[in-house]
Amino acid sequence: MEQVLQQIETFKKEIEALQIDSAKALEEYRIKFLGTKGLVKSLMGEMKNVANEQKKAFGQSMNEFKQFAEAKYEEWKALAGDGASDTAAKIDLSLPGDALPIGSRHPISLMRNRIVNIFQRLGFAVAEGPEIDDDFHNFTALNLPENHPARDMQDTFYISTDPAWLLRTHTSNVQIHEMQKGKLPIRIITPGRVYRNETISARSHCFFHQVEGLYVDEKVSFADLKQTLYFFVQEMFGKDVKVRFRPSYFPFTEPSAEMDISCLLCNGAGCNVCKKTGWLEILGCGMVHPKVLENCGIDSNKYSGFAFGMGIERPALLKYGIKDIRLFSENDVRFLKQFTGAV
Ligand code: 2U9
Repeated sequence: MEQVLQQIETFKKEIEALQIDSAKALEEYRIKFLGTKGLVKSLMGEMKNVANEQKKAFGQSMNEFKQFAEAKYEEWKALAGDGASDTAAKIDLSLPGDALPIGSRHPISLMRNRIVNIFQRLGFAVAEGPEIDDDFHNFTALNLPENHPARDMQDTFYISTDPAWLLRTHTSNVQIHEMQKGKLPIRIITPGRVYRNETISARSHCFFHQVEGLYVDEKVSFADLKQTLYFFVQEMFGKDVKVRFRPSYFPFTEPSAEMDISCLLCNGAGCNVCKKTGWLEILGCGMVHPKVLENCGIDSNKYSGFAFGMGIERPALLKYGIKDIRLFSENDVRFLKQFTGAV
């Protein structure tokens, strides 16, 4: 009995001196003292060797030691954090966290936002509309009645179950919806995706993106159109860029024009990108055809308007030096992540 009590005192001192600083050390302690084959259990086993009149005192000392060893275990467990589970004890809260990969804006979105932002500063509001629309809003209202040859200019995807519906070939359908609302004046830009049945190649795709603009009010003139687009070019490409308008034809505008800017790569000297002309074609425009106004219930004697349309892919290819339009829709992260932080 004396011997066992002495052993208990030695173990107590050993426990007092212990420095438990990891989940592993705590578990080792538990196994050594409190486990099924641990010291507490084996000391308890000594009871059978103790004389009957000493059993009570021995039992008391053993219980005291057991409680002491258990209390120490609980104390260290609490210090180690959430139940001293293995993972909790292994987490070093002072380590810097893993950085989450930051996504990036798509180059088409970046270019669209730049274009939209410039027109917003001139008082244009963004309007959006359906990508699936009816023949009237995509063609007829825009002065392209059935069998009109200009419809061939835009190979159209019709909805197979009901060919009265189609994938819009331009965002002009949004302008038609806005004009039908009858609230004037209208000053809107319509960014969006459009669809054309074209063979996919490095230069063209069966869907692409446009920004179109429309301004309808009393006394809107071609001079307003030129000044608006000139401001846009200066803000977009810089003050040194030159502009020229060439007469053109669109069924929905009269007169119609195409606008070129001096080549951004050779400054007008002539290079491969501008096909040695020194000019880059960037948009089409014109005065809204009176028939288009009338088709939407607007009095063309009182109101006039200008409209313009441009693709987003082409300027994005130019700005970011991209050689293949298909990269925009392949969603290859190696391509997309190159635009992290771009504006
Ligand atoms: C309404 C009336 C007129 C929008 C216009 C163009 C000229 C034009 C092309 C540019 C490149 C399409 O993406 S592209 O292939 N667009 O040249 N768009 S005028 O005229 C409108 C729009 C709406 C009610």
